[in-house]
Amino acid sequence: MKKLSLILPCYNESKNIENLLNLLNELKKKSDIEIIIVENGSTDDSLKKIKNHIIYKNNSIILVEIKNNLGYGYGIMAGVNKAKGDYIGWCHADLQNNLEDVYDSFKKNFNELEKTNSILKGKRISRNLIDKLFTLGMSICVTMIFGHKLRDINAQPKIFPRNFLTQIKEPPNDFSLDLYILLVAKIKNYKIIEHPLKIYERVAGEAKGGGSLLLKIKLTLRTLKYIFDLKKNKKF
Ligand SMILES: Nc1nc2c(ncn2[C@@H]2O[C@H](COP(=O)(O)OP(=O)(O)O)[C@@H](O)[C@H]2O)c(=O)[nH]1
Ligand SMILES: [Mg+2]
Repeated sequence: MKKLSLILPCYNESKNIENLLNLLNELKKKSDIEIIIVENGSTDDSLKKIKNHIIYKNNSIILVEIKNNLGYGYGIMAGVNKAKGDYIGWCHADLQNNLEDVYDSFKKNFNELEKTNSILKGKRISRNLIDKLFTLGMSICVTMIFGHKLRDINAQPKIFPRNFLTQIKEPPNDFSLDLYILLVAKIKNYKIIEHPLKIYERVAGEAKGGGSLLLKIKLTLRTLKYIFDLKKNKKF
């Protein structure tokens, strides 16, 4: 099997770091995975915790340090640029996905990824109705505006073959990165493979993306602005 570089972007995840590193230590035992943690300019003590962590010290988990936060997408792309794997992907570091499941999704779809030009994304199962409605609303907007059918845009992970990197020209620095990747895939005729993955409640730390209703509305408005800018500038 070819090697997967898995990027975990962390921003103010101090309360999750210990658990995350323990889980990554298990995942790291698989020979065909490279793990890259992006410490994305957190203002809490995440970086200190990562550096002090015995597991980090004893194992070759790659740490990418961003001094000042410039956004989710910026941090992930810094990790992507360090990745050496045949396949490159990312997944949120908030432990809302089971990382073993994420790795399994790659293994299970590996043959399909090898056979066709395709990228792999998660499809969140067991979510509450409000979250599902926001996701559905966004999918409908994107599908109507760009004419490409996209579902559950922000579901983790996103995994693609190294050759897809040449298609990533102007990635956004913010949360729109997940949408951007899917749009590029559609335009360039990559098949989007969806793998159902159970999503868990956050056990520690605070959601910054679309955690509360207010954050969901703000994220939706920001994403819509991004979509209209893309459309206006004829990017897609
Ligand atoms: N808000 C934010 N999150 C980031 C950034 N970089 C990485 N992340 C991570 O992206 C994930 C965002 O998920 P979360 O805050 O739970 O929002 P939600 O799952 O969309 O409700 C977390 O794992 C963060 O640690 C960043 O610059 N801003
Ligand atoms: Mg989350």
